[in-house]
Amino acid sequence: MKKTVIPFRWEAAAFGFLLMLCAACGNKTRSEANGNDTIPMAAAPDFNADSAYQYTAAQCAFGPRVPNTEAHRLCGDYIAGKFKSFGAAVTEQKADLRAFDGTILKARNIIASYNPEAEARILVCAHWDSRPWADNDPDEANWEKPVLAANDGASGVAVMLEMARLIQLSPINNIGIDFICFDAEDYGIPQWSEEAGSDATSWCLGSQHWAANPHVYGYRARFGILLDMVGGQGNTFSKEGYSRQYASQVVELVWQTAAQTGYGQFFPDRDGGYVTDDHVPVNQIAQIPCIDIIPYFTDGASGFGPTWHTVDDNMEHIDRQVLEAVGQTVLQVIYNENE
Ligand code: AHN
Ligand code: ZN
Repeated sequence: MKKTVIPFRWEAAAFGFLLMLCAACGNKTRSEANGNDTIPMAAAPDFNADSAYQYTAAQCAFGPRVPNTEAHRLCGDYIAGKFKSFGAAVTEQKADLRAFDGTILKARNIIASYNPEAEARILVCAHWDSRPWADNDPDEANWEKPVLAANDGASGVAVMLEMARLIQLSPINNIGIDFICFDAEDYGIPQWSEEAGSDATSWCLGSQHWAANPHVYGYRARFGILLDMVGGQGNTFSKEGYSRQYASQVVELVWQTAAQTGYGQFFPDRDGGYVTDDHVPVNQIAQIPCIDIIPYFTDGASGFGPTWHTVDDNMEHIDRQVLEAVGQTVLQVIYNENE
């Protein structure tokens, strides 16, 4: 029987080795990822959607978390206590902030940090307050009633709490994570006011305050991700305008990670409109590139979905799969940064 000998070819082996090296270098530039490349995925823990759903319900159980109310105070204590129970270092930033109508809001930004001493950091944020007026409700009789804010408030904080629970179980060694719960986002001028739409700075008071006075002097982060209305039925997330303008690499990283993690249908490759939201002061004042993960509906009464600023923004319209799509995607992004 004749034996076939395959000669070992040094040139071919060297070429193959070079290819492997290039692939490895490619991993390091993944924040420049585009639709053609594949991001190598580090192991991330499994996001538990039932857990995030429970954290959403727990906040709603306090009632609407409108600034200067008892429900707001108690829910703030709940959120800070939960992050502490998950091993985070919690800092509270209290401020008296002046609303458009002159009301002084006793505001409270709640900041939960992992590896507070690490220089390389990622910021994840969401607002935790509820809007005092359901001014987009189809029924005018509801326009001065508060919003329960299951989606528009509780959902973002709930996703952050679930991520914090998992980070305590699977610590991240090489980077720091800061979860910031911004207060007084949703106290913007109501649609029924004479001044409706006249002043974008009436929104996002807590994030404006933090961006001008960060909890750590000279605070920096690689990038930020804002979660706003991340639990609503039927949500899909388009590439929001300011996010593209200020943090396009982060947009591409997150959308590509969603696709590779199996949540591409929630993150279509589509441009959304420009939204006045907490990421704007983070980009413009703190100068940290920050994207907004926020739903974009192309039909219906509101671009943010049918329950936006209505009395129907309650647990009945929260979808665990949406919480999971966002939570698992952002977790994957965070664990991938921990190189
Ligand atoms: C405006 O409608 C001006 N901004 C939407 C930001 C927002 C409100 N996010 C949640 N509630
Ligand atoms: Zn709102």
